[in-house]
Amino acid sequence: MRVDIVSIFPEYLAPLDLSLIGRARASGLLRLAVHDLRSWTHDVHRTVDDTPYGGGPGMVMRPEPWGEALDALAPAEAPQPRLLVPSPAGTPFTQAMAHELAAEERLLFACGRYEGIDQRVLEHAAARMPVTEVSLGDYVLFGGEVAVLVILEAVTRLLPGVLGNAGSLDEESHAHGLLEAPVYTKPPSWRGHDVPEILRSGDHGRIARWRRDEALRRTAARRPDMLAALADDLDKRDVAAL
Ligand code: 6GU
Repeated sequence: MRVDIVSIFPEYLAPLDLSLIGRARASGLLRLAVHDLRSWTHDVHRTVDDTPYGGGPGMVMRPEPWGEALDALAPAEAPQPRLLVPSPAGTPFTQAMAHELAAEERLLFACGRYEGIDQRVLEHAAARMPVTEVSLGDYVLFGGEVAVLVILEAVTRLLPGVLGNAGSLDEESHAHGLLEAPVYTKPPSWRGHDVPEILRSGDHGRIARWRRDEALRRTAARRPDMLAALADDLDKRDVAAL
């Protein structure tokens, strides 16, 4: 997968050199480039923002540098990337969207700051590439950079060959619409707290049922919205039985 990121704070993306994302890059599974939006400005102050039409607080990112950046990174005649624009006004980012993005050849992230990017940039780009405004949740960040770190971490770990143990992908929280059961390791007793006996019983059938029940219990307590959305009402009957 190839990923381009445009930002006025390229240093904010430095963590992409680290850990498993860094390793995916080193191995060639992920080709990633970070670009400074200001390299597409032409005035001495390298201006990227201006006051909003219609009034109101804050500043809006001007369309011209963004237009040049997108022309340079996604020339009209070449295969087009999917453009992702982090915004608190976007579609919620989910594990399902992470899977969708992991299947793309190319992603292009446009990191807005201030009150956002002039909407015409997105309208213009949408004529030649798919454009998605995406939100991490119901709160407001300074800009899109941290959202890109989150999204890329969720996407990179789904790329074939990135995770050592692909089995961990389908047992995790959200894989089946439930939160994951709690986990334990050695020692069996620690500061007066014991590992649940069932997990040490060696009875794989009982262990699987216990994990399922704990997952349902947790989901009911913490994410009633997820439980309500479960496709099969079998799970809901299981919760009622807990
Ligand atoms: Cl993706 N961007 C910004 N700026 N704020 C957010 C967000 C994204 N998601 C939640 N808040």
